[in-house]
Amino acid sequence: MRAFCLGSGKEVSLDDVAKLGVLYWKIDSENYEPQIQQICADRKYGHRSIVEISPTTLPNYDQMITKFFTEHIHDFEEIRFIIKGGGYFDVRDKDDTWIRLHVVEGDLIVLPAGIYHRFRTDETNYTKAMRLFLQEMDAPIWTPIDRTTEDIEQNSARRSYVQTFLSQ
Ligand code: KMT
Ligand code: NI
Repeated sequence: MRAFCLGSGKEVSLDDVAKLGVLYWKIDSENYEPQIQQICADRKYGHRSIVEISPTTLPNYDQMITKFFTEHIHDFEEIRFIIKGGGYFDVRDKDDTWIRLHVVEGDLIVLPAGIYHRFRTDETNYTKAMRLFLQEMDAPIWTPIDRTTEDIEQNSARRSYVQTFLSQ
């Protein structure tokens, strides 16, 4: 994974990315199951599913990529393991600047609940990813809450994110 500031193009260190609460692991993409299972056990991840994002593999492609790229939060962590291809997760930093995280094959990323973010594919125009979900969730669903939602700053996941990572 490589990170840079979307406006200036300046490289951002993975230490600075970690300060936003983003977790990251590099995993052997040829043999990912042992490491994935260990992380699932440690972090209590349960359900999983595979998504293949490309014009020919994803139903409702246009609608879906628009949705992925609309700035939003979730009430839970967003956990994604890139199996093939690549993509960009953009996350907001303290100053509300976009930090672009270029994820590629073997990258496992966890975005904390309440962080503003969006996703798009990269120049390969192809992302095969595993979605992982917390065991505590009743079903493997993640509802995006758009940033434009009224009173979003009162959302409890947002408030605890701000409290934990943005207000020091
Ligand atoms: C999401 O929630 O944005 C997605 O699942 C799409 C990205 S998966 C690499
Ligand atoms: Ni999301």
